[in-house]
Amino acid sequence: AQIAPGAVHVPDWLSPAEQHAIVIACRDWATGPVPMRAARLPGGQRMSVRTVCVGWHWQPYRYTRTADDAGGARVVPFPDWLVRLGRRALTAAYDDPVAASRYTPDTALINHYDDQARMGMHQDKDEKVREPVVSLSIGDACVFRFGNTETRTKPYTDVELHSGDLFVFGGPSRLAYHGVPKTFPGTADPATGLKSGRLNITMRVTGLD
Ligand code: MD5
Ligand code: FE
Repeated sequence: AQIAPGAVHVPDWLSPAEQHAIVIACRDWATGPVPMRAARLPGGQRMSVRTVCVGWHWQPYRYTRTADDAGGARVVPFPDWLVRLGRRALTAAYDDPVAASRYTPDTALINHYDDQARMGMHQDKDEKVREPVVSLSIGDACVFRFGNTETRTKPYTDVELHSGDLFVFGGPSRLAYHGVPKTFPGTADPATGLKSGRLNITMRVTGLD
């Protein structure tokens, strides 16, 4: 369903087997050279979600190749299977096979939400180019708040995201404010292999080299 121009929600897009494979990959990354951590904001507070990155390391509000806020190790390369999954995601969301075939995400941010974690309303503008963002949800359901490009307040649309859902943000929606005001603890199917909470994978094109 199109929520706004360029913002497309595809419920139940990932199969249970794909979700399980992604959970295993995320667990490997989370315990790899740059472990999953709660990023620290410039003001000193920690984010309530915990994040691990592939391709580029993100910290508020920049991308680096090495994790200078988390031990200095180099982040793991962006895997080809994730590029292919990103292209399939664009194919599912938009009727533009040429754009889908050219889509080449070079970073993914993996956020884990425990039962208390929230994501305040924000724009994603640390990338230098405005290619679409592909978002995959696994585990507990949540309320995703999709806002407007002008303010972090109303008008916004609340959408429930469930395990396996795809959301693509492109075109005029790429710079919309958005956030996660709540999750629904205990709603996940244990078959994904995720023990608790919610996992969100976002693929992006940084425009960096
Ligand atoms: C999440 N993650 O569910 C959300 C969903 C983040 C983040 O917000 O920055 O990691 S991804 C939603 C998103 C990404 C880029 C643009 C827009 C939404 N948008 O224009 O609405 O953990
Ligand atoms: Fe975001």
